[in-house]
Amino acid sequence: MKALILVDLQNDFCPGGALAVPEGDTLIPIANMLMSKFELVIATQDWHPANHGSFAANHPWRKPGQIIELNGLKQILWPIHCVQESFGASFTNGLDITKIHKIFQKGTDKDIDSYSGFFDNGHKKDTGLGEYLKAKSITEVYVMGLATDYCVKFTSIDAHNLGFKTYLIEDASRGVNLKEGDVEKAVEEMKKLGISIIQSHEI
Ligand code: VGL
Ligand code: ZN
Repeated sequence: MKALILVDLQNDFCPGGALAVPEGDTLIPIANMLMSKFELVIATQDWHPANHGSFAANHPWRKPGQIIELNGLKQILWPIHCVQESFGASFTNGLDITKIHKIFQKGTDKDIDSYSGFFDNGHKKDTGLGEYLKAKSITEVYVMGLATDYCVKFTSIDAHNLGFKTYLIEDASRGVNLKEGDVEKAVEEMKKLGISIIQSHEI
């Protein structure tokens, strides 16, 4: 059985949003098209409290893009984004949410960020997604969404490490590219680990 994981298709990651990923909105029709091809569709949602430690605004004098240590972990600071219940945290307009079977929210603990849909960045807490997929007899996981160099990458790597045959749908993902080449590097890293890189038309 195969599952599709839609990573963070939220307003704040689309043009006009607080942490806009270039062309993020162009993934919505692709997601809508792909969902009907899977037995199980999961969506992750970045879901931060307003006092989240990943927000530059919550640290005196800090700016987005700077790196700090947050409770012992290296943390890139971001603009305020995906605050729980806000418009920015909502799924992007036009996404057919009726086809999503279950939503996993992450980044809810102010003291630690969570790029992966499976675990926080310290691998301390589990969202339950891995067990959920195993209980549904899922063996193959297809990952798409935002952003390729952060949440898509870490979700894919955790899926792979949990033993799922993992596919990154490359053309159905877009990245932040904080540094030029970050997306390419992320795709290379995933490929090296044994994650299959595919395009949406191959599904
Ligand atoms: C993400 C940065 C901060 C993502 C989430 O969805 O890739 N990136 N929070
Ligand atoms: Zn976030």
